[in-house]
Amino acid sequence: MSREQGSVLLMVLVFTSVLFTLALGILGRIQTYVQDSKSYQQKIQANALAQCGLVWAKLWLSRALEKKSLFLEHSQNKTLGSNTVFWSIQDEQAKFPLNFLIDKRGNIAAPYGQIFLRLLQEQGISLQRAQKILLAIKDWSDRDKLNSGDNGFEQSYYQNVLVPNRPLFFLGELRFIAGVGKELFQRLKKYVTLYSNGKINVNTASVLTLASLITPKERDYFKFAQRMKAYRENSLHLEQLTSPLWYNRVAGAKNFKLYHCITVRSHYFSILSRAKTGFTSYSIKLIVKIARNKENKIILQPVFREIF
Ligand SMILES: [Ca+2]
Repeated sequence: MSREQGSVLLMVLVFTSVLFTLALGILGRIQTYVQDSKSYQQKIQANALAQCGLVWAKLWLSRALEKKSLFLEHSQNKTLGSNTVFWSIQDEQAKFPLNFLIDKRGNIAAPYGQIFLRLLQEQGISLQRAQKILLAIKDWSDRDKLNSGDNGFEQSYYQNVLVPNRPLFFLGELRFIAGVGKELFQRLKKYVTLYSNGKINVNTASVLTLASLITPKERDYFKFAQRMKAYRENSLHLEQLTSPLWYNRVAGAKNFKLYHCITVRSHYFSILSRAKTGFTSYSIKLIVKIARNKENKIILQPVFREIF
């Protein structure tokens, strides 16, 4: 090979390797672009599916309400090719209404204070700590800045937390309140709500919530709560469940009463709609209040919405 031929070959080799590097770079960019657009497409699809799930759930709830059904907690799961949609309806009034603890004058309201202390004790919390938490919620929520108890739990108690002196706005506020903390909040959050008309639904409340509603707290009261759950799950008792006093028919009822703030008709529900497309998921949580419009038709008023 001549010297000239050698240098031409070298130039061709250099040129080819530059072209190859450029081509690899362009290919990489195209792949990233394709992945980005695919991921964007999946996000749009997941969003649309979650919105469909929400409409579907609201339709189901409206129809069940029009039929005056007592059983409004429901869930459905649908797979469409590689996509899935899941929605569920939960009764917010199955839970304890936290913002009814303090009345408009800033006092602990009866019987909510007693029920809440019981609810905390059912979680294994000592009466002393439960009373501290109750006073701390009072100082957190009432308008005044006057400490309750020996030292109280107004602003002077906290270092890095601002006491709002108004009813709870987010459930997550609870974990910052004196005596609660992250661990108890995680256990407590499924038993408490901010969305309620103050009544607790005995057809949907958990055994633990039912137990906190039973008075007096005497021997076998927890077993009575378990018997209540078994009673309402028996299809033979379906007709009885239209009155909150059905618990009087449960074995052992002569020894117990329930606090009067009970119902069998709820007005607040949370709807969760979750869609998955590929590796992307999109969830919408909506809390609705049941109301009636001018034509006296049932409407679902949104009171809280969260996307995650
Ligand atoms: Ca206060």
